[in-house]
Amino acid sequence: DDDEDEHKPPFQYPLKEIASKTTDKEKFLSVYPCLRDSIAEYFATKHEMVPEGVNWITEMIDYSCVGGKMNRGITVLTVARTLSGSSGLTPREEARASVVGWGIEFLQAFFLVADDLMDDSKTRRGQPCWYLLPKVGTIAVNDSFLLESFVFTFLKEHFGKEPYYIKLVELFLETIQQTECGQLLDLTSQPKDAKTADLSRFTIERYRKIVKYKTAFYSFYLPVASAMLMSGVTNSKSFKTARNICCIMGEYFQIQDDVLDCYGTPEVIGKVGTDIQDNKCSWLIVQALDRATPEQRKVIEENYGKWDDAKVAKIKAIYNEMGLKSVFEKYEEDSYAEIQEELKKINDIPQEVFTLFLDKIYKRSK
Ligand code: DMA
Ligand code: MG
Ligand code: MG
Ligand code: MG
Repeated sequence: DDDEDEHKPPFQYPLKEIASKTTDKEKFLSVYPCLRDSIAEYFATKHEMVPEGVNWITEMIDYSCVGGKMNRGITVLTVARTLSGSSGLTPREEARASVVGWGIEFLQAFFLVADDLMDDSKTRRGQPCWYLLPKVGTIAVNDSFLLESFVFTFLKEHFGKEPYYIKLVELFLETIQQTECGQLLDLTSQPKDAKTADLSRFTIERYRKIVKYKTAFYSFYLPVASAMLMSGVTNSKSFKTARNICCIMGEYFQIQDDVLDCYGTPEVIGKVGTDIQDNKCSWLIVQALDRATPEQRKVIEENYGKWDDAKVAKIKAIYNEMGLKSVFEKYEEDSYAEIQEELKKINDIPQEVFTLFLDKIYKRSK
């Protein structure tokens, strides 16, 4: 149509390819190569980037943006499809929803590249963390900033002329700020310079605030709300409804992440846990302190938050004595039931918007 000619995208959407794929995951993936190349091309032309720098950017994107589950990104496409009802999405609409989805995957990469550096993590998605590559090191800080900037380039290039463009940009900006608040709470839950952990700071109230901000907004509300904006939803009540349910799902998701940090199989989750060593306000330590005898509390005080395998093993032994794995399994059942109850109350958004997402993460092992 006319609009298509007027707003020439920075690349041709791979419409034939997208139409030939059956699953949302395949459709989503088929948009990736041209999107990555369009950013490299944009830096070469718009910012006079030298070929070496263009190659750096391409390699950095490949290394840090793919290889995960891509649940967040694919959800934008799935939710947009759900909201389109019986009319469904055209290949072009599928491609555009996928671009927003990739925006969220890039935003996540921006956070993870920095998160791994700050958390002293070793592996991510089954490979060394980006900052650990000898040629990268603290250059990863700038790479993290670059990944953030790419998100806004995608939004402007692809949606700059849409009536919802400002709303979309504000949603992304707000979500970034919320996530950074969460990371601040996460990273300062213990003073770095203290000899022993101040266990009184590991409360469930603080925990809930950390995870709502560091995880729920960007992982759940952002994919759902951006698909709602693209689908023409404008009433603020629906966004409030979505935000509420997404915060509940996000808390559940981060509790799973904390449990997997300790009990997950590194080959399956693609990363080696660091929460005990990092002195993190993890769901497991909050539960352990709730149940600890004075003796156990003393052992925790002396051993938590140290990069020392013997000390980490002592903490894990206490978790096992307390049966925290089964405490979690009970929580998981209860939380699933609670989310189902919340979903029953929703009447302004199709329930599948949330159930399709929930079914992907319920009882996940990675
Ligand atoms: C991650 O929390 C939060 C953000 C905003 C990246 P985390 O450090 O528990 O994540 P991971 O276990 O993946 O390092
Ligand atoms: Mg981390
Ligand atoms: Mg972290
Ligand atoms: Mg974690």
